[in-house]
Amino acid sequence: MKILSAEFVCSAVQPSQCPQESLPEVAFIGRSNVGKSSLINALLRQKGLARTSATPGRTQQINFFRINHRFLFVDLPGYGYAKVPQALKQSWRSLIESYLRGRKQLAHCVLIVDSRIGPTELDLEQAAWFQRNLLPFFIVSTKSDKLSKVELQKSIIHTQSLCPDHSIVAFSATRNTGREQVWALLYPHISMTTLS
Ligand SMILES: Nc1nc2c(ncn2[C@@H]2O[C@H](COP(=O)(O)OP(=O)(O)OP(=O)(O)O)[C@@H](O)[C@H]2O)c(=O)[nH]1
Ligand SMILES: [Mg+2]
Repeated sequence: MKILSAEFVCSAVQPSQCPQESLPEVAFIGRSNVGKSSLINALLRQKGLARTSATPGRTQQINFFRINHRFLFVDLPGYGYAKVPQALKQSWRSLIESYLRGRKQLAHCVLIVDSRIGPTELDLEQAAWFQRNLLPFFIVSTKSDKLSKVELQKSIIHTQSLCPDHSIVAFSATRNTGREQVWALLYPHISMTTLS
């Protein structure tokens, strides 16, 4: 995918603040600190478009980015970070769910897991939620640079055994590996100009 333009559109803390655009959207979801924002930056070859941090809970709003004037990437707050107060966790969860449930423009989801850990219970709950709500998704197993080749292979087999019906891409934002595979999976969902 040739990136001709990538721009921040807006942040939303409630569904009514989501942009009024009809371009197809791809949403990135996963645990806090798993590497969602880094994946977005790596895909777009941008350093700081989506803000990243070593401290979990960095992305606290839904952030929208417009790419090539043809589709949007949507960076969602992470789930599962123990240190986030329960009330805040619940408000992020309800924001995420109302976005995922109600967004007509949502064309595809990317569930990001840590390749060192594999899908956690929360990740599997999220996958089941997607299935129940008929939302298509694939899995990106990130931070693959932290594993040896053999460990990574085992991790992917393990992830595939837990999610047998979904594609899995091993990815590293630091080494930029897996980028083309992610684009290849996304391409069919963003190649239309608008959704009816
Ligand atoms: N080694 C390595 N580190 C990574 C990779 N992806 C992300 N990181 C690091 O992991 C930390 C979290 O990355 P983010 O992209 O901010 O994670 P996030 O999922 O957006 O986090 P929240 O917004 O807090 O939910 C940062 O310190 C990144 O530099 C990767 O592929 N390899
Ligand atoms: Mg983030």
